[in-house]
Amino acid sequence: MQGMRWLGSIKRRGWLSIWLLFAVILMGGCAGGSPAEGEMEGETVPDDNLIVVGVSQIGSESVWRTANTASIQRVFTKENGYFLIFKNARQKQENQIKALRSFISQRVDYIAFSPITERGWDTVLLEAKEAGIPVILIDRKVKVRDDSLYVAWIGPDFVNEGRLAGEALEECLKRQGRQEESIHIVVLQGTEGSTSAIGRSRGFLSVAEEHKNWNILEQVDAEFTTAKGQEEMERLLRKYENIDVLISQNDDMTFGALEAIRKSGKKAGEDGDIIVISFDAVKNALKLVEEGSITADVECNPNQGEYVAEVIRRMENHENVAKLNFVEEQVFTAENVRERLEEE
Ligand code: GZL
Repeated sequence: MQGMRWLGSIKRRGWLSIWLLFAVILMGGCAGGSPAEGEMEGETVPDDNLIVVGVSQIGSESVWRTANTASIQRVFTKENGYFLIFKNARQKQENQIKALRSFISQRVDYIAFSPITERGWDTVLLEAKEAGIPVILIDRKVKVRDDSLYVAWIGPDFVNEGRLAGEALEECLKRQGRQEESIHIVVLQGTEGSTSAIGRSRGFLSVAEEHKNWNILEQVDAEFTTAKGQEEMERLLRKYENIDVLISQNDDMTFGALEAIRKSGKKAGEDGDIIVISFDAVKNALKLVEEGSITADVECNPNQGEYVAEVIRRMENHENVAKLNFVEEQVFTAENVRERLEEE
């Protein structure tokens, strides 16, 4: 396989250089038009010594996603030996599939992407495999019939994140002496069908089902965005007058939900009306943990670019690559948040 890949790589590089030279001439011929968005991020034909990496990112839906993108663009530079073709799918699976097909036609050396949802990738990943282009999954997973369609996945343990959120709620209710009280919970979930939403829900529910006095009133898809988080929390507050806990599957939705809670006249926090547990642990959310509006924030490490580069380095050196590569993360509460804020 590796021999074929090298042969394929020479063919791909040759083809790629011809394709890109043609593209540059064509663009130059169009009165010097600027490169199409994402098509040719680099201004020159890649030097044959550069490793060409096509990256399809979900979008820019959250602070976390922006940090995740930054970790990729920080690593895949020419100085580090890469030619990066980066495409933002703007939250649409069809844009990711188009991007992957574009990378295949440009015969890149590697494809890396964060699949917005788990299903619908078998065909395009088979096309990449048949083109001899290794695929690396970032952050979220795919559900495919043949796991050989990707070489590695890098991301968090979402189910454990959900369990950690449940345990943080257990500890909070214990501090409040409410272990036996009937507790009413609403959940703002992330994008339906995404690994992060599926895993966090599964993990939290595995703890919730141990507590017969925990009553989940409603779980709703708020798409990982602030606007949708606020809209859905306003609706939930109108519908239920007895909400005790909000589980919000990312900080962006939490920011919107906190605004909805404020506008309703209720107080978020352990010393208020609604306990709030969040995910991602972005800086502005950690400030709210310190202030008390958020009781616990489960970190989801966005810095995955280095992990992708390590997988590529190992493949270039014909070393073994682990199929699943987990990033480090922890839970932040009032007890430990100051230390992290001082690092930032
Ligand atoms: C988590 C990632 C999620 C974040 C959100 O790994 O998939 O997507 O929690 C982001 O902020 O939108």
